[in-house]
Amino acid sequence: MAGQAADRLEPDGEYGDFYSRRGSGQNKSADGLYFSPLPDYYLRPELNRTPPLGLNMSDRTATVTRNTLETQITVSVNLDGTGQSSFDTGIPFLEHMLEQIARHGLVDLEILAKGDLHIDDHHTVEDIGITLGQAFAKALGDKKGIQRYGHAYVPLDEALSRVVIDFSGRPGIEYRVEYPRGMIGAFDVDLVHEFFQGFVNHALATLHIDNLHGKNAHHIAETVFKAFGRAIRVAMTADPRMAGVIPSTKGSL
Ligand SMILES: [Mn+2]
Repeated sequence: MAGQAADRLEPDGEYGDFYSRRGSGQNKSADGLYFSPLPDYYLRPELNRTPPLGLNMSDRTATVTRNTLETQITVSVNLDGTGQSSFDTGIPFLEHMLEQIARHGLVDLEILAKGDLHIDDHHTVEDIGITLGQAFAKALGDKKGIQRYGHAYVPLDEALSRVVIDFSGRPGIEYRVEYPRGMIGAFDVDLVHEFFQGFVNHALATLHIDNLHGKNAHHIAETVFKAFGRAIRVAMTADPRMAGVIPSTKGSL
């Protein structure tokens, strides 16, 4: 598939050499097996930053600051990053989960949050979800040329979750996750839903999250965040056949 795309589009410049090796057998591993059939832009995030196919996706970054009486939050994102992250939120388990989004979404993510943690984590987690959603909406812009839909199944030992996202322009969440206990360390599992509700309300995305099975609450939560990262990575990625096109028959998202 990727070979066909290379033949048709004939990109030149920095990655021309990379593309020209396609079909020459040099993309075989030592044991003669082909590497993954995924398109290059899944495997080589740097291809997203340097638009090899004429896509204008070179600056999908945003910084959003949101201050209320309950929380003061600044989120910076680079949707075409390499998975680097830095957090200062006062909620270690949430940071462990946000790191999964960055790593598996190949999004660079920096989040500073001061919240009313003396009450509980609720406002801070929800408002980080809101601010992250705002930053994604800003960085995605008019969504020209993106895949729009993405989904992923991610296991972690006995746990398996599926996340499906549509950057539809319409907020919505279907969340079917049961936890065997109410707390993961000091973290209330109810807040996972609050985080994603805040995200979809402001990223204007439709999100379906299902835990298919799992026994360990930490594993269950982690599969949800990892699958979310993988799903957004696919949905935000450039589709070379959709270059310059808003992926909707309505003409806007
Ligand atoms: Mn973990």
